[in-house]
Amino acid sequence: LEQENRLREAVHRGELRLHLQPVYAVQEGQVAGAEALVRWQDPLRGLQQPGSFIPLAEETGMIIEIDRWILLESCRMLRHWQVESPWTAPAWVSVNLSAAHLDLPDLTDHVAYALAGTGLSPHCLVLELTETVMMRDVAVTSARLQELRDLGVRIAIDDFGTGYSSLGYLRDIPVDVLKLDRSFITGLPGNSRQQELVSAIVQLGHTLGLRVVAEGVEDAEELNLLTAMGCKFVQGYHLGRPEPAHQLYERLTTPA
Ligand code: G
Ligand code: G
Ligand code: MN
Ligand code: NA
Repeated sequence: LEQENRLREAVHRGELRLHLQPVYAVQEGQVAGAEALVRWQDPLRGLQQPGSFIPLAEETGMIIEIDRWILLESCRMLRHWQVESPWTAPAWVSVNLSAAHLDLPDLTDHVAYALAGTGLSPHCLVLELTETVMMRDVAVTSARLQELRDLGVRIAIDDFGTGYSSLGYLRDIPVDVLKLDRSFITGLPGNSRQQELVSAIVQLGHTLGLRVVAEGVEDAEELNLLTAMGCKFVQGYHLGRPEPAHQLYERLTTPA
């Protein structure tokens, strides 16, 4: 309970931090987008990773406030970047949404508010949901996501290929981006069967008109294989780790 109260206050005291991890366009070798990842600058314990507080936040419903803060901050950051340095600004920022957030009846209003309040164009915002969350109730999810897409916002399936997925939902749920889970990338160079599988998923995504992003790319060999497979977007420690948003901004806007 003490931890719960401290987390509750953290939001109001401004202890949350926006970190960004770059997504690279393989062909251009340039940053195409960025994923927003929350951190908690806990005055007692230092910088906390999401694993140490997101589960509690989900149990207590505080995740709604956290997601909302990250959403607003992400829109504000990218808009600022576009205004200050349009040539280096990523084309999109993607924000993770929890299951509880998808269930909010006024989710679409929140997103519209964040866009209107910051001036960010809707097509520069991607909302990430895991397939497990999307599949709980396909009819409800589809309706909710279509509302968001009508705003012009894009929808990504996060951790694609994990959980107990059924490819059938790709037919019914309106999505724009497929984020291939990093478990498919780990061990890729030494496993030809896995390479066939990943190559087939990339083709499938492209055939359906989706943008495919490979997550968890940790070395050049993995990157080379994904490039050969025609995968166009990559994210992972090999390309760039999550870092404070202003730090990524400084790094990309300051000439080497
Ligand atoms: O940031 P890390 O690199 O440790 O993220 C760990 C997990 O926490 C990931 O599954 C990620 O989706 C989740 N996560 C990170 N930031 C947010 C956020 O702002 N909102 C939600 N709901 N989940 C997040
Ligand atoms: O679950 P989601 O994809 O939203 O969260 C991304 C998580 O993956 C974050 O915790 C982020 O720090 C982590 N991550 C990003 N790139 C890599 C990578 O190359 N390797 C590993 N092991 N984790 C990564
Ligand atoms: Mn994600
Ligand atoms: Na993921």
